[in-house]
Parts: sequence; structure tokens; C-alpha cells
Amino acid sequence: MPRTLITSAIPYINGIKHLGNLIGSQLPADLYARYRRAQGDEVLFLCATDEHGTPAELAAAKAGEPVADYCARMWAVQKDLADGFRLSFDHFGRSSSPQNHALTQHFAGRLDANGYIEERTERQVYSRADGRFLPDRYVEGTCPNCGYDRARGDQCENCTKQLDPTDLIDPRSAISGSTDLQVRDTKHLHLLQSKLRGELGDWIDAQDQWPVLTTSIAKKWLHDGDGLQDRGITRDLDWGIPVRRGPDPWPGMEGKVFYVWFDAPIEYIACAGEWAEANGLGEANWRRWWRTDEGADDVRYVQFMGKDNVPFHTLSFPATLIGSGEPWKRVDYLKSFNYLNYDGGQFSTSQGRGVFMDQALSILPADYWRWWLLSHCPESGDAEFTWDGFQAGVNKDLADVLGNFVSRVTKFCRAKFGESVPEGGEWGDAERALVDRLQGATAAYVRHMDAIEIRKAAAELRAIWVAGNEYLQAAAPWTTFKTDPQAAAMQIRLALNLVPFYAALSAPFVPDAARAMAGAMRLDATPWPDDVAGALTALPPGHAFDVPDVLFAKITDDQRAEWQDRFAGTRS
Ligand code: B3M
Ligand code: ZN
Repeated sequence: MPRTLITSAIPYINGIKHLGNLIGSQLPADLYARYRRAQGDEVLFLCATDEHGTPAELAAAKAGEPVADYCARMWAVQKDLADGFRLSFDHFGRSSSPQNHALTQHFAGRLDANGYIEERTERQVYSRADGRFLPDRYVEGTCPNCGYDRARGDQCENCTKQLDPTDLIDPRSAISGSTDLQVRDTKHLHLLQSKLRGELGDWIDAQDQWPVLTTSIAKKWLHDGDGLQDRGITRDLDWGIPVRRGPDPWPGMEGKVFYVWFDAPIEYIACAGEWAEANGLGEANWRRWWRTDEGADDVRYVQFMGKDNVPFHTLSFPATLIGSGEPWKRVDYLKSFNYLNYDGGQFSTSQGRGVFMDQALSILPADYWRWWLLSHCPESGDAEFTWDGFQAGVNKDLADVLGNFVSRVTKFCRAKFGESVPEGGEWGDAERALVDRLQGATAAYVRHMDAIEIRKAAAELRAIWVAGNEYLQAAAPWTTFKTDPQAAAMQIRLALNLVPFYAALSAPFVPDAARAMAGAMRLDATPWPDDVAGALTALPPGHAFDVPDVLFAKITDDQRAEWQDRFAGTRS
């Protein structure tokens, strides 16, 4: 049985994600996981919350909660929303897990033993009022580049320049506002990534089947960016994974933690350990996914992420894995995404602009969002969410085409033949032509899904739905019935068989509707229809069914206008 390991970039803990985040990683990863399972693969699909770093500490402070409590609470909130969107993770872990603590410390120890770690003394901002160093976002001040007076220590939000806290003019503490700041010496661990340039370059050059978006970013940072500079992997913070050399203390590093971007990707591995523990499985069960010497050599590993995360996954994380000198599984295919914009601007978490996951589910079921987002996902360039486009996509594709087909066929059959598949005559030319058309379209759909070309796959699925509608329109059993009820029965028998066929193919995109369709046909499962002719004769005459409730309600103009208005401002 082929085995596929799938990870989605792990979302930051500090707040509910917006639809741009969702389509940039978790949702396409879920589409692919569902598809691979339907193909019969053994799948391990992992995601987690990214809980360390200054954003988590600052968000907890703002919420007036201890950071550990804040993270536990927000993990549950994010898990709930993931369930609401039907994200079928085998495990939704936490980067603060004991497994990740142990593994992160293990990697640091291995990297040190292999000569890839150097201790360096740095000059950093220290706040006397707060009694602590102020890394990254803990310092605010005036941007030396553009003069913006609320620039953060890691980056100026106004001009986007990457900054170091010591660059800021008139710096102040983001915790207390104190300006009683000093620059003091502090010691930190640096990962000597530059030593791994050759090995990383060879590995990236060998990935000629990766999407261009991924390889272009990887090569840019490898060759002419500063992505492969040695980087600090520790911070003067309380919250995080304490710096240790494996299980042993690291003299001189007391009170320091690893940098969030060092431990976050290691959580992909730790999460498999959390999954095993949660399911009462032993160590070997997760190691067979991750250690090439323990069975993972025949695993295909696919990662999903937004383009801003690509450098960390093509350079930094592989540097950690290679530098360990141990046989850890490396990514086989890295699918990255551009950005989804919102109604003429950007989605923004800090400004509360756009539609957030909880808000989306409060107005419409998951399938509506899943279909629109996936069929418009930002693959070849940035994409834009507009309420007009959303309304049109949902109404045309889901309500008029798929939903209407199922409703028409089942209701017509109930009216004329009762609630079971009618007997009727043999297929004619029109039916054979439909089967040919669907055989070709299904093969194309599979090709696009295999290649993770999501927009193309969605377009092909839509074409498959349209083919059934066109057949029904041309066959017109409601007319045929008047002169040749036998022929009408045959036509409707074929059309009823299209319902489970559509359920199987559509399930990765719209899992709830697919389950409702299968349920209406009184089926527990709908196997993948490799042989279309066979699939379309699977429901025999006499098989009972139910007319389902409306699968997709149309979005009215009033609703669209109301939502557009409601979500035009910023969320507090
Ligand atoms: N949390 C950034 C993000 O959510 C970061 C990803 C980590 S992946 C290891 O986009
Ligand atoms: Zn600036």
C-alpha cells in the first residue's frame, strides 16, 4: 500500500486564522489527504499550532492570561474551527508538546556534536524596568528607513524593511513603554547554515519536478539572497523550549529558549509522536513515517505552505535535518501558494481585515467555502475574494449544477417511479457517449489531483457535473416518459447512478455534501470510480433511495449585500 505523509504549515497560536491563511496551506493539504486516502494510500496527515515566540507571549499578555493557558485555550479554538472546516488531520498537535521539547533539544545536540553550532556574543536591547532582554517585537521605535514611529524590532510595518531591535531610533519597551533601555552583551547559539550550502544546493537542484513558485524562491535565497547566512537559533525569552544539548544542560545558555522558527518545523516530526501517543501506538509506529532507516524510505512526503514560508522549509529545516547526520525523511514535494486578497485589499490579522474562520462558519456551511476557496486558490498568482465572485461561484457551480442535478433526478424518479431505482431498458448511444465523456474527464481529474493542480482539478470536476446535467437536459426523461416510459426509466436509472459517482469524485472538495449524496442513495461508502461504466451500473434496479434535503441553498443578493457590509470594516 503506498504511504503518503502530508503536513500543512502550522498556524501561529495568536488568534483565529482568516480565509487567506486557510487556503494558503491547511485546506489544500486536506484536499490532497482526502484524495490520497480515496486512492487507497495509507495517509498520515499532520498539523499543529505554532505556539512559541514573541507573538504568542504578546498576545497572551494582551489577553491578560498566562501564556501557557492562552496557548491551551487557543489550541482548542483552532482545533474546533479545523473540525468545522472538516480538516481531516490524523492529529492536530502543539509545538509546545513534550515530544517537541525533546526532539528540538535532540537536534540542537546533534548539530552541536557535528560542528554546526557556534556560540556568539551579541549586543541586544535590555530593559531595566522590565528586567529582561527585549528581542524582536518587544522593542518598538522609529524606523530608520522611513521614519514611521511605531516600527517593531523585527520589521517596519510601514515600509516592510527587516530590522534589528538595535536599529530603531528612540526605542521603547513594548511591554512597559519604558525608554530606560541599554544595549548589553548576551550569548546565543548560531546555526552555521553556510557550511551546508553545497549539500543543500545539490538537493534543491535535484527537485526539478517541484512547482516553479517553490524552486524559484528556494534558489533565490540559496544563491543570491542572504537566506543561507548563519542564523541565531536562541532567544532571551521565558516561553519556549529551554536550550539544552539533548537531555543535558547547556552551560551558559540557562534561561534561554530556542527561536520559534527552529522548533516549529521540528514539530512536524514531534506531531507524529503525539499522534502515536494519542492513539496508543508505540515509537516504531511514528518512526516508520520519519526515519528512512526504519521504513520511511518508501514514504512520499508532501508539504503545503504559503510562499513566505518556503525559505524556512527549503533551507533552514533541511539544514537541521542534514546537519543532524541522522536518516530523517526529507520532503519529496513542496506545494506553495501565493496570497488571497480580500475585496480590493489584503487580508490582515493585525488589522482584523477580511473574513475569519469562525465568522465564515457562522454564516455558511464549510462546503460552500471549501469549494469557492479551492476552485479559486492562489496557485499561479495572487487571487482575490470578492462577495460577488463568491456568490456567483457558489450559486452557479454548487446550487445550479451539482445540487440541482441531484434534486431533479431524485424528485422526478419519486414522482414517476417511486423511491427506488427503476428497471427500464438498455443503454443507447447517448448513454455510451456520456460514459466515454466521463471516462476521459475522470482521467483528466485524476491527473490534476495527482499533480496537485487544484484549480485545474476543480474545473474538471465542474465539467464532470456539467456533463450529467447536459445529458439529462438532452435525454429529457420528463418528455420521454410520455411516449416511452421504459426509456425514461433507463435514463433516470443512469442519472441516479451518477449521484454516488459524483459523491465519490467530489468528496475531497465538498465532503459534507458528498456524504449527504451517498446517504440519500443509502450507501455508507462510495469507492473511487476507476471504471466509469461499472460505477454507473452499480445501483441495481430496486435499490431504494431518499430524496435529500436541498444540498446547496443559493446566496441571495440581500445576503451578499449584508455580508459585504458586515465584513467591510475591521474586527476588534
Ligand atoms: N507559523 C507561519 C505561518 O503560519 C508559521 C508556519 C510554521 S511552519 C513550520 O504562516
Ligand atoms: Zn519603515
